[in-house]
Amino acid sequence: MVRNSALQQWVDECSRLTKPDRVHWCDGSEEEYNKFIQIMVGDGTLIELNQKTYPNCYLHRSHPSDVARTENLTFICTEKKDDVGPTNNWMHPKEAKERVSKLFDGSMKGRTMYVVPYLMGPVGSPYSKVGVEITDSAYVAANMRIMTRMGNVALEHLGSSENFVPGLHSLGDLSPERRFIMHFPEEKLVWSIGSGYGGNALLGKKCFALRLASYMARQEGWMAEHMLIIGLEDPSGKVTYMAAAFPSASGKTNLAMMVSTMAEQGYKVWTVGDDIAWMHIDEEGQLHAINPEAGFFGVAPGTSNSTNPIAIDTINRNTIFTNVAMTPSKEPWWEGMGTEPPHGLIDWQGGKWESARGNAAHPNSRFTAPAKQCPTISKHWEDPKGVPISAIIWGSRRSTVVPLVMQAFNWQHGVFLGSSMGAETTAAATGAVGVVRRDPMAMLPFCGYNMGDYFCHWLDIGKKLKKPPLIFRVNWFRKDKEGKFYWPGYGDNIRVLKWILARVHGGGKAQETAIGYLPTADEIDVEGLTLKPGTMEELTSVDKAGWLNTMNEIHTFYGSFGNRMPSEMWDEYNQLKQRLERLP
Ligand code: SAT
Ligand code: MN
Repeated sequence: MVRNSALQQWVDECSRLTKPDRVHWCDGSEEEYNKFIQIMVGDGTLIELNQKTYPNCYLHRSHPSDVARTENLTFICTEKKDDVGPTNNWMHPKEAKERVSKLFDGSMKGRTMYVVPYLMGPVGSPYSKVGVEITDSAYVAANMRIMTRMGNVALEHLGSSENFVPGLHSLGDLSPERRFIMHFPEEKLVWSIGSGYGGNALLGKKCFALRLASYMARQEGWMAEHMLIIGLEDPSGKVTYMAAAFPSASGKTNLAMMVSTMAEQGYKVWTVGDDIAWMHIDEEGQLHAINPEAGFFGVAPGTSNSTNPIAIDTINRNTIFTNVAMTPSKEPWWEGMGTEPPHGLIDWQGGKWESARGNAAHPNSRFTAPAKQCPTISKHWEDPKGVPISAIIWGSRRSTVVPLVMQAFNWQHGVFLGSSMGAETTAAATGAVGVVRRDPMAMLPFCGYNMGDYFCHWLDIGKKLKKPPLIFRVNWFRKDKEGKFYWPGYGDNIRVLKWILARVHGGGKAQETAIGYLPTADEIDVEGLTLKPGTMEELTSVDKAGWLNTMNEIHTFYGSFGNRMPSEMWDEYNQLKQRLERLP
């Protein structure tokens, strides 16, 4: 293959800076992948799992201080500080480059530099984009082969164009003191050093497909969102597509692969994507979504035959596990897998597990598995045009206040609901877990520019759509006074999706309330469920005091954007406040 000269030049530059012993251009072939695996098994980076029960599966243990995204070490570097807004860390590009190039200087000495060209999006799609990651981690290269269309296919898409997103990654010394995840949206560049973990190191995922892509999408008139994509099949066989945004580790993979408890009635979920959606408006003014990824980087703990049997069937071969525990027969194990911890279990750090030492698998331990192995993968998941989106859903963990489901009055109100969404933090990022923070559109850690401008962009997109998707808010996570979940969740979430589907097609009973359209207490089909009396009333009512409390938090949050906050959002805020205050 003829080398792309702009690419070659950048690779040379990076190699002068980082001084690797060898440079390897990845072609993306299976032989190459197997070779990476062999090398990593040889040097201890990977542990071979039981090849009879888990063929071609491996375990990686990351450095104990490198197990999740580090939002405090993640920066957006633009000329003007105001352009990144109050929700991002900012550094001037010049300062960022000075500080970080010192760390990259010679960082690959004694190591191999892997050049990883990759395509985000289906082959042949006008919406797909090329990235190239340079990394000194074979683990990253192998994960990129699962998560993206990697190698020659990307170079072919690129041709002689200079239009690729470069990302330079080095493990450095893995010290959090010398860890930086730097984004330069104005020149479409990522620099990441000091971490080998997930969203910090697989630069195609959060760094490119969300932070840089959101910036590009605003310029180019499309959207890059932290959303799963599903097709919901009804009894007539008709499939309606929906995109849903949830924060990391809040059940996106489970929802995307849901085994419906209403399959007998003909309701079934097809998986298009589990984490990221790139959405474009077509010539007819219809919103279409592609999944830019080719694999799943899902949370292992809690994944079992009862919570997500489809994931269990997806990750039993050709999968890389990170920071899970291992049984004496070399099978992966995690909390919530549905089996008792066996005698002789090895914990995620490689020590003999004792229950007194806490979890055996890290709470943010993950699997990396090819999407095409998923039994429920949609036949349209690689459609170059994407799938037409009829509903957008916001969701997050909220143990109080937020009802099971509600529908926005219109697009603008839906944008308000997304922009003001609160969420309890999870183990996907370092820091405290379970703290409520504002996480607009589940994009708080992933929006590459000022979120005030981002809300404007959402409003603008709505104006360009001929028939905007209906917008909903869901919350599977409400808890009663004893701390137990009210709603069974998982496959029973189909009952909520069924109401959403009915609303999309002009049916479904709803009551107009202060906060939005809510299903009446008897409207969600709960046949066959054993719910505590009063559950549905609780889950479909308006908690006036709780919402008024939340309004104060939204006020502070909105205020932090100053004049970058669109007035429409304040209008929605004020109207909601008035409606709440009028309630008895
Ligand atoms: O580590 S990742 O950012 O890739 C996963 C997540 O936090 O959603
Ligand atoms: Mn995610």
